Amino acid sequence: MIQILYSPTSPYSAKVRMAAKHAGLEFESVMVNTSVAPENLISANPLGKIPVLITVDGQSVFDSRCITQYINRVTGSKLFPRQSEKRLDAEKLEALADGLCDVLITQIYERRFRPEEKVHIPWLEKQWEKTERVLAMLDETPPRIGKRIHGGHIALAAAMSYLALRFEGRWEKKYPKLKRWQKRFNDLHPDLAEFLPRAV
Ligand SMILES: N[C@@H](CCC(=O)N[C@@H](CS)C(=O)NCC(=O)O)C(=O)O
Repeated sequence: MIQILYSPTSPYSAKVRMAAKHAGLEFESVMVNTSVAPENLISANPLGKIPVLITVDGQSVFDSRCITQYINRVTGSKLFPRQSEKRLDAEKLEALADGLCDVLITQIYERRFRPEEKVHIPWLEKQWEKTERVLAMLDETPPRIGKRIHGGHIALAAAMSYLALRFEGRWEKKYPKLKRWQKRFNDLHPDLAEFLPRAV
């Protein structure tokens, strides 16, 4: 069976596991701890990053956007619209959501991996400005959401859950439409909730 190497807190892992579930692709989740660079991860991805999807014939697929495209192909376009403009909108939303995860994770790693006296506050402030710009843009016109969703919606739901998990209290009041969007996604798609980022 297809395997997905993941960690429960990782938003990109959440995205691809939700995407696979939504597209009806069966998979086995294999939890890994990136900080100890386990052999099964390193042999699949020399970058030592998750998620990685391992196909039934043992090929490894990364990074997460490569995985969502793979899922879309093997499921006959169950994840992205076929129509060109709609597809571009969905892919752009996924890129924006992933970019949001990138700037959020940079902030977490700055504090986690540097000694306290070496944490560079201007760098953190710059990343938070990026965060705010993305949130303001999305809050102004949140993507339409219904029962029918695509990879872009799923990516945004994963990013919003990671934001809620790691940056609680810093965004919810300022971006109420986005907060409502997150709730609506969760209400409409409870089958995907088990994959959302969570603390362990
Ligand atoms: N662009 C990559 C980002 C993946 C990524 O940064 N994953 C984090 C976990 S959320 C990771 O593996 N970090 C461990 C490391 O960088 O060593 C993707 O979309 O898959």
